[in-house]
Parts: sequence; structure tokens; C-alpha cells
Amino acid sequence: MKRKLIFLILLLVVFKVSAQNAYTPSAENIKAREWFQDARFGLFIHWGVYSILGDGEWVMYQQGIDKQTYEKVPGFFNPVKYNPREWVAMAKAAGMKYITITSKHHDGFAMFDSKLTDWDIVDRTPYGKDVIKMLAEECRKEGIKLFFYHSQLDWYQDNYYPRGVTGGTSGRPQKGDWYKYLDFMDGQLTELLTNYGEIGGIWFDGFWDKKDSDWRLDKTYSLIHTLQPGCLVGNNHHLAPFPGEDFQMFEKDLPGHNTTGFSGDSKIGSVPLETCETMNNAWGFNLMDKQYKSSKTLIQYLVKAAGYNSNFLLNVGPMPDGRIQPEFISTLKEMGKWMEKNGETIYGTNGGPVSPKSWGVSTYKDNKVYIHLLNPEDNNLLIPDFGKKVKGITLYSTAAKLKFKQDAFGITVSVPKESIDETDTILVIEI
Ligand code: H79
Repeated sequence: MKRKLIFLILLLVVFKVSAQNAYTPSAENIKAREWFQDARFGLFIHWGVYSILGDGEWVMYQQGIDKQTYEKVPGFFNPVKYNPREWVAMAKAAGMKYITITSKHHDGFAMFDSKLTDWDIVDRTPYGKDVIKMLAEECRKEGIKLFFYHSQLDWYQDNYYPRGVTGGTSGRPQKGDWYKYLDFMDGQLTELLTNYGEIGGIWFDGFWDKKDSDWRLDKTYSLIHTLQPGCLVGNNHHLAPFPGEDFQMFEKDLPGHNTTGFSGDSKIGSVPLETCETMNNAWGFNLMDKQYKSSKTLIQYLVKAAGYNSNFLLNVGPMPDGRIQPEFISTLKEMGKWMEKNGETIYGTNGGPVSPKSWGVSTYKDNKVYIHLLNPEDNNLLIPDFGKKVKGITLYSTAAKLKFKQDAFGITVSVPKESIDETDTILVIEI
């Protein structure tokens, strides 16, 4: 009898563990992953009531603003110049295939019409309209997929307790019901996945605030996949992907790199990859940040990302009036021009077969390998052998044939000086 009981308990334990770890993505989900992998370029949008203060999305934390004081901010949010048609047209013209927008950032403020709290755009701002719904409708019309950035970390909800490493200055009571907070978050996710049509994915952030907490990820992830099987789940926890996650993101770093200091534990998983970066140094609108990256830098980053088999999610922080600042618009236009000409070497490709080098990266599709010379060091380029017989090499821009030699050392190709493009000289290797 006792042995039978032990066996039963053992069986239950084994079943529970395997149920947690066994995540088999549905056919729809796999299709969505393939779409994502091919898309390669998306627009990140950080927009919230914090935008008004012109000091980034962490302003509440950085200026130590308590909750009661921060509650005044939504009263100023009236983006009369918000035009989702212009935003989506801008993204499309830049060559972007999807948009990831903040449905809620760490300040907990819902940019959509939530029935679970009045801490949202419809209830608290003079604007009073659901900007997410407006964007969702426009995206659908224009064939752009919409993803939601959703913060698990919350500086507003009292039930986000015990608190993590941030949010200590928000003046909340020293008590709260953690699981009620998670129920609330699942409830808002249900709203987002029920009322806004088909959603490309959920981009979680803030896990790192309480990384040893019970986040009940299994429950949240399976809720998402039940509501929308094709909805991709990603989590910016800076760790290797957990079961239930469909893509992996790297913040301000190429996969495998750690210039930020928080990508150190981001072991690369076997799901599609994405890296995100800002156009100046800010995610949310920052009035004083004028350190704009050039279009050359950002195009090269996009190319490098593709060479690392990763998407590039490039951020804008719209202004409080709803417009995107002209500096961003003009850079995105330049990127779009480049993608119109060269997108064939980026969209639908995989990174490789040559691993990233100091001179640049490679991408491939079918019987073509694209060599992206980003920092040409010499007119004779030696490409390490990748085990395929080369039929010919041409310059992508003019289709001019290039002289090459393939031997035991690899492929040596001479690139005439006059054909060097200072952003990216693309060679096409036919195999
Ligand atoms: O949404 C954007 C940022 O607001 C968010 N992710 C991107 C996409 C982000 N949150 N945090 N970070 C980026 C950097 C995290 C810094 C931290 Fe810390 C280091 C959090 C905890 C340790 C510095 C020290 C800030 C709080 C304590």
C-alpha cells in the first residue's frame, strides 16, 4: 500500500516536471516563427505618459517620483497629432515588417482601454482614446504585424509585492498579494489578445527585477498560446530561453555579445533571434538626447544582425504630441532606400555560412551567399572555406563578375577599389 502510494507520488512529480518542460509549439506557432525569422526588420515604439516629461521611460524611477505625484502626469497626455497612418507608413517605407509597441511599461500605465484598472489611457488622459486600438487597425490594413511590449515589472500596482530591485520610491504600502498581481497581468494580457485582433507576439520585460520570484510563466505563456496559438512569446530576462518562449531577444547587443553588461547570461537558444537598439540613447522620448546614430551605423547594425541570424528591432520614442521626431524620420527614410535596393540580401536569409568577421558578415538564401563587406581591409578578401563549390562571384550592385580563386585556404576574391561602398559592399557567391 505504502509502496503504491510512493509510486503514485513519484509518477505525479515526474508528470508535473515534464509538463512544465515539454513545450511543443503548435503548427500555427511554427509558421509564425518562420514568418518572424524572414521578416528581419521591425519598429520598436516606446510611448507612454512618461513621454511628456521628456526624460525617458525610467523617469519615475530615476527622479524618484512617488505614485501619487506621478498620477498627475496622465492629465497632460493629449497627443492631438497622433496619426497611426503616418507611423505605419513610416515603418513600411523603412522596410520594416512589424511593430512592437509598449502596451504597458514599468510605470504600469496601460496605453490601451483596460477594464481591470483605471490606470489607463482612456480613463486618465484628456485624449481619452485607445491609441493601441487605433494602431492595431492601421497595422491590419497595411499588412504590418503588431507585437506588444508588456512589462511584468510594475511600479504602480500595490500587489506587485514583495518588490524587486526597483520601484522602492513609489510610496506604496509594504504589503500586497503577489499572485493577485499575476492574475491582474494575465487579465490584461487576455484583454490585449482578445480585443485587438491577431497579435504577432508578446515582448516581456522586467522579469530581472525579481528574478528569483515565482512568475508563474507556464500559466501566462500557455494562456497566451491558448488565446492565440500563433502569438510568439519572448522575454527579455537576459537568460537562455525558457520553455514556452518562441523567440529570444538581446537588448543593445548582437547575439553572443555583452557590451551592456546584462547580456552575459544570454546563452543563445534554438528559437528565432532579435536584437533591439535605440536611434539615440533613449527608448522613451528624451528631449536632451541628441546623440543620433547615423543611417550608416544603423544600416550596418541591421546587416550585422542578419549576419548573426537575428532580426533588428529599431526603436523610436514618439513625442508627447504624437509625432515622431524629424531626426528619426529622416534616418528611417535613408534605411528604407537602402532596403529597397538591398533587401534581397537581408529578408528571408539566414546568417552565415561564414561566421561574422572583422570585415563583415554573410547571409544566405537558396544557392546564394551574400558577403557583406562592412569594413573592407584589403582589395583581396579571403573568405574561409564553407564546403561548397563556388560557381561565380558578382558584385550585387552592378552584377559585375569578380575574379576569384578557390583553393584549400578558401575563396580569394578581388574587389576593385572603385566598387567599394562605404556602407556595405555586397558580393554574391553563387554555389
Ligand atoms: O524598455 C527598455 C528599457 O526601459 C528596458 N528594456 C528596454 C527595451 C530596460 N530596463 N532596464 N534596463 C533596460 C536596463 C536595466 C538596468 C538595471 Fe538596474 C540594472 C536594472 C536592474 C539592474 C540600474 C540599476 C537600474 C536599476 C538598478
